[in-house]
Amino acid sequence: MADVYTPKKEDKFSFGLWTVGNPGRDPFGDPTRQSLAPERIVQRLSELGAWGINLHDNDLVPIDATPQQRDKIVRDFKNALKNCGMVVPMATTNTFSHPVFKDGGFTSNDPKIRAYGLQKIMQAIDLGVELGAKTYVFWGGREGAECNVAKDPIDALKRYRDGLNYLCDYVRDQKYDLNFALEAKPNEPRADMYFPTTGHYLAFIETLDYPEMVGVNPEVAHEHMAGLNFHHGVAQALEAGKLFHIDLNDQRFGRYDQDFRFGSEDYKSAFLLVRLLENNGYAGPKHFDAHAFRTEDEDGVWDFAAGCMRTYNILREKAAQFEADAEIQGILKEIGNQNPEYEQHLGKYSPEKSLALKQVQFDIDAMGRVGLGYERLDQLLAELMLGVR
Ligand code: GCO
Ligand code: MN
Ligand code: MN
Repeated sequence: MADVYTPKKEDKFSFGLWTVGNPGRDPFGDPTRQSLAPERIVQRLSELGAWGINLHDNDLVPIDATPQQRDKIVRDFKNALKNCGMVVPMATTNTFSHPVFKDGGFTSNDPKIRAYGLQKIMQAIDLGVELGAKTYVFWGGREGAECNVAKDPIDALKRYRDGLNYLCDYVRDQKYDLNFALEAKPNEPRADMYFPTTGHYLAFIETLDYPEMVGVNPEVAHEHMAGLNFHHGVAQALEAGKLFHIDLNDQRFGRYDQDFRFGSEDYKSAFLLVRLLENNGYAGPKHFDAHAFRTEDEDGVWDFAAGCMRTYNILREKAAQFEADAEIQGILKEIGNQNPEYEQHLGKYSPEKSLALKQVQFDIDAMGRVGLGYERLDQLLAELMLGVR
C-alpha cells in the first residue's frame, strides 16, 4: 500500500544490476536463488519507484559475447529502460572477476594485463555512455596485495595514476560528458587494498592531471569496515565538492563485507548521513549497493529493495522533524551562539589581530567548568528516532 514513504522517481534512487541480481552466493555456499534477467530487474525496480539502474559491463554483456550478441543485448536493454522510464546514471567496469585480474588491473606488475585492463575499461566506458551514464565508478576490487613484497606500493600508486590519467584523456578526446568517482575499500577481496578509505582518494585526486573530472563514491560498509565514521568522511567529500556518487548499504563494525539493506543496522549513523545529504543539497544519485539476505527468494529481493528506499525516505522525514523541533533547535542555537564577541579574534590572521589576541585574559578554569548539555540533546535525538517525540 502506498504511503508518504513510497519512493518516487524524483527521489533519485538507483540500484546495481549486480545488487538485486545477486543470487545469494557466498564464499561458503552456492547460490540460493536464480539470477534475474536485466529486463525483469528494470521492470520491477521501476514499479517499486526506483529511478536508475547501474551496471558493470559484464552484468549486462558477458565477457565472451560476440559484437553481434553485444549489440542485441544492449538493444533489448535500452528498450526495457525506455518502456519503464528508467535511466542508467552510473556505469563501471568489472576488473575483478576474471582470473586475468587476480593481481589487479591498473596495478598489475604485468604491462600486458595493464594494457588489457585499459582496453576493457575504454570499451565499458563506451557502453556506459551509450546507455546515458554521467558518472563512471572505479572500484579497484583487485588493486591490492596479499604478498606485500611482490609489488612496490609506490609503483602501484603511480600505475593507478597513469591509468586514470589515460582514461580522463580518453573521455575528453571522445567528448563524453562523464565524470569519474573513485570508491575506496580497506580489504576484501584482497588482504589489503591500496586506497583503503575515501580520505586516501581525496588526497590522491589532487595529484591527477584533471582533478576536476574526478570525485569519490564513498560506501557505508567500506568505511565501517575500516572502523571509521561515514558521516564525517562524506562531510569531507561534500565540503570539497567531490561527492559525485554514494553507495548506500549497512554493515556491522568489525565484520566481513556484509552489504546489508540500507539503514538496517545502525539507525543513528544512517540518520546522520541522510540529514547531512539532505541539508547540504546533495543532488546526485542515491545508489543502494547492497544485497538481500541469502535466505530470500525473489519476493524477498523486492522486499529488500523497497526497504532500502523506504528507510531513506523515513530518515529524511525524521531529519525534517529534527529541523522543526523547537526544543532541539533551541539547544542547537545556544550551542552556536556562545560568546559571539570573541569571533573578532578568529578568522583571517593579521598582525594587529594577533597582538590584540595575545592581550586577552582567559579564565580557563571557569571556561572548563561550563557544561555543554550534549547529553540532553543526544537523548532528544534518541527519542525522536525511537518514535516517542
Ligand atoms: C564491493 C563494491 C562493489 C562496487 C561496484 C561498483 O564491495 O563489491 O562495493 O559493489 O561498488 O563494483 O564499482
Ligand atoms: Mn561494497
Ligand atoms: Mn560499492
